[in-house]
Amino acid sequence: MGRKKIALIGAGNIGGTLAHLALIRGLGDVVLFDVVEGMPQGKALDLMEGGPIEPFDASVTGTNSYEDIAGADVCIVTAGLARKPGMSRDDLLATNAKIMTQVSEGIRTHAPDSMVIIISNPLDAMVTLAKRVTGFPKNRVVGMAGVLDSARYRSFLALELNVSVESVQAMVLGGHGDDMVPVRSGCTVAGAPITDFIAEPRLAEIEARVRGAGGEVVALLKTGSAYYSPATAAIRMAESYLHDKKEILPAAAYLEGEYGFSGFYLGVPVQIGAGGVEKVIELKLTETESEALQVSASHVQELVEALDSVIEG
Ligand code: TXD
Repeated sequence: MGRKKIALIGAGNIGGTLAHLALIRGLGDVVLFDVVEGMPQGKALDLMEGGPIEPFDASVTGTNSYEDIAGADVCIVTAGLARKPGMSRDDLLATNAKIMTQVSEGIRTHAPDSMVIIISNPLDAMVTLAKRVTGFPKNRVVGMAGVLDSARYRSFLALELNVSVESVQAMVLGGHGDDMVPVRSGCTVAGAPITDFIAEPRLAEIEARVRGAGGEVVALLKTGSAYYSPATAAIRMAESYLHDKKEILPAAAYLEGEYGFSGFYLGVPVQIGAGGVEKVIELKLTETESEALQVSASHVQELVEALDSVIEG
């Protein structure tokens, strides 16, 4: 029973953080892949040298060759450009589509049995492309956004109420864009509805901040986008897969009729275990939430149509 193998495709801000988290949480051996010569190798060496202190014995290596991801159990993909101030996630489409095609071919060839977690933006289009190019079944290709967006919702509510984040449960569904859907009807503090604690218009202000949270960090950083929280979110998903936790998490999953949608990826609650995305959980949404999910889904479908024209272009 050797250690699991986690391949990180993209060794930038999120990729490096993913590697560190995977090692200190004992998820398995880590391979950092990137196209930049030396950078993944340098980050791997730096991470390895922290092993005796933490401690961890798992191996961590860096590479510019896809051969080295062979046999990976999980591939987490952050390859691509990140946003700069003033850019939307959709602005990354053309460039990152080319990169995602290359990456997906590499995974298909060298890690054909892996579970693939896509992080690169625009997320909903990139995970769609990854499924198409790898040809993997829908249970083995999933997008990370909902865990991050839901954590942002929970963080802002916990801050507002000055309570532990562990006492706040919330989910954000839909596309990973400005029309994402905080599910207020399912949001609780110690099991009680959030509306018992925060009234309008403050609750709507907090939910607007959730939708704009990525852009808020980009505007402050000026040189890139969030990376600690996205990495933490993806590791939570990988852990549920590798440890067969069957945790129910919001994630971009391929829908075939659930929530009334078919043939594209959308952020919905899914059960993640050894079978990957084992099932989609259909929550009862309010009419307002269902309408908002429809709007978000329409944007995702437009994005996928734009992806198709970029690819055909
Ligand atoms: O919730 C979410 N899904 C989002 C995703 C949250 C935050 C950031 N989001 C997106 O993740 C962001 O918009 C980017 O598209 C990705 C990665 O963000 P990160 O901050 O890690 O970007 P970096 O630091 O620029 O790292 C990207 C790496 C960089 O080292 C490049 O050299 C590498 O990708 N890269 C490649 N790797 C492999 N193969 C190819 N072709 C390639 N091209 C670039």
